[in-house]
Amino acid sequence: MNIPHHRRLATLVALGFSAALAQGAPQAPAPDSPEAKQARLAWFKEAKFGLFIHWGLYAIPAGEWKGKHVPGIGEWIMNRAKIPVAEYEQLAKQWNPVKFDPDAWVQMAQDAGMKYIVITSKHHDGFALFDSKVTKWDVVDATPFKRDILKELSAACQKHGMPLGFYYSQAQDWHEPGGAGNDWDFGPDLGPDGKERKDYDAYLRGKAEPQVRELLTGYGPVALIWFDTPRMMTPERARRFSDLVRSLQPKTLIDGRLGAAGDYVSTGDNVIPAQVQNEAWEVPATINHTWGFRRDDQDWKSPGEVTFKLVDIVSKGGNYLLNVGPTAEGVIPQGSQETLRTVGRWLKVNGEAVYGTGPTPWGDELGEPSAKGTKDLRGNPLALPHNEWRVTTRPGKLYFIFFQEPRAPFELPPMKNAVKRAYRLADAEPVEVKVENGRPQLVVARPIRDPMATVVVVEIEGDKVER
Ligand code: FHN
Repeated sequence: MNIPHHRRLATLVALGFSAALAQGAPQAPAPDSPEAKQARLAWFKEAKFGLFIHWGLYAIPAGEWKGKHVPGIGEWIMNRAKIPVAEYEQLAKQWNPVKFDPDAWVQMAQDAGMKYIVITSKHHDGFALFDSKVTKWDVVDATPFKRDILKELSAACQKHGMPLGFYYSQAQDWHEPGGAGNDWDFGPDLGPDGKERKDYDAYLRGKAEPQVRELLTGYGPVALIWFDTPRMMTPERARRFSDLVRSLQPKTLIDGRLGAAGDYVSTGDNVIPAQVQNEAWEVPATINHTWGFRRDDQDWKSPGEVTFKLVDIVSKGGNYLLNVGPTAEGVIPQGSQETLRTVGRWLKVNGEAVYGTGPTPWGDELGEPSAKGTKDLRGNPLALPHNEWRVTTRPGKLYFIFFQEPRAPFELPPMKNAVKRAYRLADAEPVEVKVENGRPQLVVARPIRDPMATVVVVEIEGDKVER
């Protein structure tokens, strides 16, 4: 029987837990301890590829307000067009996504080879996609649809064994006078003296914290909370959120944008680091140029681009959280589905080179620093990427993933380990290994078979590459 990995993991964790109790073993490590963090991260490090979903009222205007094109990311339309709260609230009356089918969404994520889902429970517009008792500004109380989207999605995720996490905009809330970000209805967050002008703590205590509590108590196991844009999040304020998460669901991960260190590092949007990172990390990324649906953005990344980015990220030790923006009807745009399903077909054959693998033991193949210490726009040293191949690892195995025809023969990077054998992952066809001047070379047949990427497994003596 094919038991999903995280279920196996959950069962093992559960078994281990009851065995520990039976033996009178010491209590579980404190939630803030490095051991507890590593245990929480186990499924995440295995998963590698997740589906981000930005869905909310902004899918209705879809990039246009009163007949005018509003540039920028779709979910920011309220801010970009300075739409007053009272006017934006009218959108809720039109929210009736009759095509919303949570099982189909989860199925699509599974077809894409994605191993977790993160959905916007409340984005910066303050609108909750769940039945919140804290406010009427939510999908059940304010819309004719009246269905708790998160309840239905979490039920579907549990049915399919898919971990579900919630994005929650803890700081920006353009609907609330005390929330950060809405300067067109409520004035700036900070006065000319740099001091806070709004009753931000009243908003945090009255809405954001109770809503995070609702998410962690009413929707089953929550894989992670994805906080974002931590404006004005002092360590004390961040601590109130992390205490809430740890006390209600100690296994729930906290992303890197709470305003204090979370369980893993979140990079900038669409920013893939140039080199291997040692801490657990994740790239949130768009599949076109927006997070929330925009009618005018159908510029989907190709399956080849997505596969390259996924493998690139995994070979540097990270996770790829790739976004879709469903329409106001509840449909994930066809073009994004097609890209994702094609990637999923590649992963079905080649997933062994991705899920649960370790990063490259080398790194020279990733690129090189540009000459003369040139910096990018963020001031980081500019790297010139090399995109021909990547490598991921398991004990005793190296997965060489070729995106282009490899040099013939392909000289393996330096290592002391002997090579036992090599074969193509897709069909187990052996690949000849020649040794020239003490360096093993792969004789990969041309042309490479898979236009997306061809994986050659190299089995070595010993668990790890010795250099
Ligand atoms: O402002 C948001 C944006 O709308 C989107 O949610 C992204 C996703 O990472 N986060 C913020 C910008 O970084």
